[in-house]
Amino acid sequence: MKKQQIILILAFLILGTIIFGRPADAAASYLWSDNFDDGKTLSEKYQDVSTNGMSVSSADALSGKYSLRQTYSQGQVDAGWVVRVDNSGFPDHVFMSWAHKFESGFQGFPPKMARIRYRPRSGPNAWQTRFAVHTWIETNGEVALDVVAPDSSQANSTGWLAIARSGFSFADPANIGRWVNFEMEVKLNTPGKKDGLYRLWIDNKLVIERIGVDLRGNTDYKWNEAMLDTYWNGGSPKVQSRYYDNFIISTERIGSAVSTPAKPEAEIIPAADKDMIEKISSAEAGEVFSQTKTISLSVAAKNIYDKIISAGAAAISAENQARISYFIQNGTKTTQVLGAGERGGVVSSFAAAFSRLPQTAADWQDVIKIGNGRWPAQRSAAAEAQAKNGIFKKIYLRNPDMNNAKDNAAVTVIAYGLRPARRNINSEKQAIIIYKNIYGKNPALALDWNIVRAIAYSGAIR
Ligand SMILES: [Ca+2]
Repeated sequence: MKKQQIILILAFLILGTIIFGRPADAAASYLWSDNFDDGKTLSEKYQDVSTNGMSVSSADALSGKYSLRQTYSQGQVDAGWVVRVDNSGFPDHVFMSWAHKFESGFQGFPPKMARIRYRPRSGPNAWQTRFAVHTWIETNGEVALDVVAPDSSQANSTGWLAIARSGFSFADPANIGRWVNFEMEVKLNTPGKKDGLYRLWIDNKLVIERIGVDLRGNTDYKWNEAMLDTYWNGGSPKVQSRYYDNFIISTERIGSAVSTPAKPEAEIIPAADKDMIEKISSAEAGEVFSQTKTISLSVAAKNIYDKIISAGAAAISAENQARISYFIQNGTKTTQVLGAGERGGVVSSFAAAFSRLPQTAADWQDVIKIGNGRWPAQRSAAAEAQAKNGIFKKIYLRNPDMNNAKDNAAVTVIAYGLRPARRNINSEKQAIIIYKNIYGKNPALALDWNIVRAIAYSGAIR
């Protein structure tokens, strides 16, 4: 494939996802979606509202400019809520997600957060809860699903099922002052059978799963309330706020493009002496550059090599082919830890940034720097502009602040593919999910993987 073709395809992929990218609230499976940015009042959208400290606010937002804010006064117990009510009944199997943030410095743990419930809202049994799955916060800060189901054959004498704890805690300071994504799944049982279930994901990670559940006993009640609520048994210790955004109810798994790693591993650029980096990378570049004779590659290395050559190059010289082969198969002292696949990836990242495979000793020095999480000496205005103006904004829904170290790291990683000092496979897995949510496809090209790394390691947030 010709260089120009690749650039065109890349440009199309990036442009295409910006123009045709599916907005988060347009999925066909959504029964309800509210980002609080439509200018409508809460009473226009929710059948049951209490604004006891609750309002649509521009003080913070995950999407757009607005979110739902609960500001507690000191000692406040009774607080705001919004409920989507459907008295004809929601489907028996639903997913409900919301993003939530306790502001920085938030103190204490208000027990209530969200619930899915059935209560008749009129008639002789009005307001009696027949079943409810609550996402609540325990007194120690841990998030739990607490389920009341008086018709269930599995309920205790007061009508509750055994509490299900998540292991995720707001006692961890890393979870305060940031948006956290929650998604509940509830499937009602067939009347008379124990075949219901409930699950909870936090930041796209499954943290609670109960299957074989009886929620409605022999009844065929459907659930009718989807609620965000902020009641605080015990009362708030001070004036403070919490926020909700991106409230979605769906018949399919929603997933999330909103989570950020709890503890970003921002070691994209490991601390090391600058002169030492120059000296080592120069020596290693010299070593690679001196390899001009064709070597026979292992099967695995040959596959990696073939991919790079077929993706990358207008014809390159036999010497340059030999250097690439050598680097993939043998590496250098500082790039051995990467493995052959990642070394191939580093060559691809270089090619994506500079629209050519490495040719000179200076190119190889930059390849080695990228592999070590360092800025390359050469710069690509096109790659940086694309990272700053297009890609960063698509991921983080704002412009990067290049004076902010995390934003700067994100842009640099997107533009050049800098490798982290230490890989964190869990962060990368999460980042791949986020990537798929944003782009609607699996990462494939070098640039895609640069984006995944930026999400996983830069620490930049929306
Ligand atoms: Ca919003």
